Amino acid sequence: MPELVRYTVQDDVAIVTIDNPPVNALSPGVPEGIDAGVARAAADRAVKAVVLIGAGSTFIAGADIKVFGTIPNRDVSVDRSHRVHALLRRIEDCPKPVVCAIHGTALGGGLEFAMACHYRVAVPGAKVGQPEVLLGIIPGAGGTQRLPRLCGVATAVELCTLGQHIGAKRALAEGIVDHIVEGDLLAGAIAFALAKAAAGEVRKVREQEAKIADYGVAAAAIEAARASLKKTARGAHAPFAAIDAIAAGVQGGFDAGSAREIEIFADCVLSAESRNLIRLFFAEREAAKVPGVPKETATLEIRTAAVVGAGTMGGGIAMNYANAGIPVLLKESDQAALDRGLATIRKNYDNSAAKGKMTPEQVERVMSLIHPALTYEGFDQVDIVVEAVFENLDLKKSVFADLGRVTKPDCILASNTSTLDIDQFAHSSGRPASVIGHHFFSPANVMKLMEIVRGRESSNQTIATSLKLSKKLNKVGVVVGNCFGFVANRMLAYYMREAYLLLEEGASVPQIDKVMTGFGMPVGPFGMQDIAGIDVGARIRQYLRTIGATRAEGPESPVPDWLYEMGRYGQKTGAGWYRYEAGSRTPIPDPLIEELALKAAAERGIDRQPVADDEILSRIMVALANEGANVLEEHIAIRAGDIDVIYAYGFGYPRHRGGPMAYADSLGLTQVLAKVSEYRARLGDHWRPAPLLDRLAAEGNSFYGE
Ligand code: 3H9
Repeated sequence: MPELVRYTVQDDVAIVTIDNPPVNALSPGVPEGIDAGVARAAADRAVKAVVLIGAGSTFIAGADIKVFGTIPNRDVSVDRSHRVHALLRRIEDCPKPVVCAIHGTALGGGLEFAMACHYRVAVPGAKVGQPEVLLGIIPGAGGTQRLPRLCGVATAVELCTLGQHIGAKRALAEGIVDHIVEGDLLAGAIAFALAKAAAGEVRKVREQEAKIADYGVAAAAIEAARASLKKTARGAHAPFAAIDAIAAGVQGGFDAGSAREIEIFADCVLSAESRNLIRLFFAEREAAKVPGVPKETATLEIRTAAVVGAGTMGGGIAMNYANAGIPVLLKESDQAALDRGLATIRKNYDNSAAKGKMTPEQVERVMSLIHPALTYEGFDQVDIVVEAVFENLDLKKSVFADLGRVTKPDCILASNTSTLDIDQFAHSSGRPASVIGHHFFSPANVMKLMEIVRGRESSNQTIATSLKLSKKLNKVGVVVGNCFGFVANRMLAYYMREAYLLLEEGASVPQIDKVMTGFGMPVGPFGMQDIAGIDVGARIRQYLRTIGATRAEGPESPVPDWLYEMGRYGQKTGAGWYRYEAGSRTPIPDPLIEELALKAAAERGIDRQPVADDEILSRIMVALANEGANVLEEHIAIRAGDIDVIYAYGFGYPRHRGGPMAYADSLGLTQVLAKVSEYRARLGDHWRPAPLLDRLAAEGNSFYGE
């Protein structure tokens, strides 16, 4: 077995190198190896100082996340944590200076090991962070104690509750890193370590109290963070737990804080929140692996791109390319539409600059990568075209026929359709192997999901290139099959069907939205429609009627179409399911909706009655899971985890709940099936159980097969 931690000596400095690819996680053997290396250096008379460094592309990316699932109970967690804490204390108590050399990332346990060293040096591109909350846990190896002692409570709370990484420059300014090494990291770290040895300096972070000494400042930062999290955490517990551990150390000192951290960590690591978030972490990485598309499939280099259609979606997609440094042609059919599209893009970038997220120079640079076009001139040079014209089958088919003619033979032809048949576009293009769906979510420059819709003849190269490209565009790509609405919108139709029918049965729009935001959705179904545009759904329904289809099985509520006919398209027209004051996005309940619901109920012979919140949540979630089972059975989604990743990134489904399929698993599929059967008896045959749900429940199995 290769050595996980190596010990060498160079220029009188012991080099302890962690070598556990791919990310130097703290798998069993790694902490012990570091411990032994530092002890050996302490005892080695030929050694003046120690450098801790990672081999390969990174320092330590944290604990080995797979290990958390093997913790059987609280006692085991507490025992393991005590041992890690003691180990880090031994490193900190080394009489010779211990310098941590950071490249790549020092995350979670990685940063905690770094903070147990006396000093930290980093390359300019390094990143550090405590992302544990994103896995439903808190820093468990002293991070909640050492971090505030290095950078103060406000920054520590920010890092531990949001889980974001920060770059070396900010880490230096905050005191987390002591020195930036511009050249060779190891050489720089050795020089730094020798200088500290010569000065006889070791600095134990656990003894640094200056940054937390002002109790008033610390308490204010803690209270401000708690208040802000109440608005943003959407039901997640771990961020609050992280604050509690930090607060304990600020009030009671390092040892008391550490003891509290160990207890809180144990609670978190055994929680459903953590199980769900960890499952989602691995599901996201699993989504990049597509059966039948080998890892070594050759991919095309995407150096230049074009987008057809400069509307809301097309403009947002062009921004993604420009943000990734890829020059992009943006084509519209007339000058006015092109000007409008460009003006919207500029406004979006200017807003980012106003919020300090971009500098004016960065805005100019990305704008200069977007080249307006009214013709297909230049399309013969690009590596990919994304079609983002109006959602109309014939229009899109004619665009693909054009693209087949004007682009080079290996150019990828992607459609941003949210519902329509990719194979028809493939056929029109005459180059089906290169055709694929790249379904972005609105706003396309913000939402991280990219459904990659494989057509019948999409080549492996086209699929593999799309997956690689999604990463470059800072998106999460999930490969799905071709059917009406693919995974995200096909399932959403069932989510919306239930919301509409519950309204007719007696629930109110604000009630339904409140139940769903209470569950953790960023916005309820009706609020979401008002943002997305009621006209969009109405046009899709119009098209489906022309081919004798509906979006979801079962009764179709007329209310959304009535709103469309009234010109109530949502926020953009100042009214939809809610009313909006001019210039405001605050939804105001509108009694008109109750009138429409009454009318619809009367037409269906329903006597409207109050509906309990539980019924609302259960109907909507069970409808999603049942259709999710159909999507899995038909291989439209490859795995339950893919569906959950799609819902997390496409619709902001609360991550700590795992996603619609994980949530169904947590209820138990026997229970879910029982609900489906109850609804079928009560509400009609459109509540047929999905065969897969039937089967898995009978087997006592789950969607994840755990
Ligand atoms: C923690 O540290 C708790 C402590 O407080 C307590 C300590 C005692 N473990 O993402 P990628 C795998 S909690 C196991 O595609 P990238 C990943 O599954 C931890 N495996 O690469 C994938 O495997 P495969 C706190 C891990 O370059 C491969 O590595 N740390 C881990 O896009 C490549 O990953 C975090 O939360 C891990 N910790 O991004 C950091 N990390 O190829 C989690 C990665 O088989 N990790 N893998 O699919 C990340 O954020 C990203 O992976 C990273 C690299 C930014 C590091």
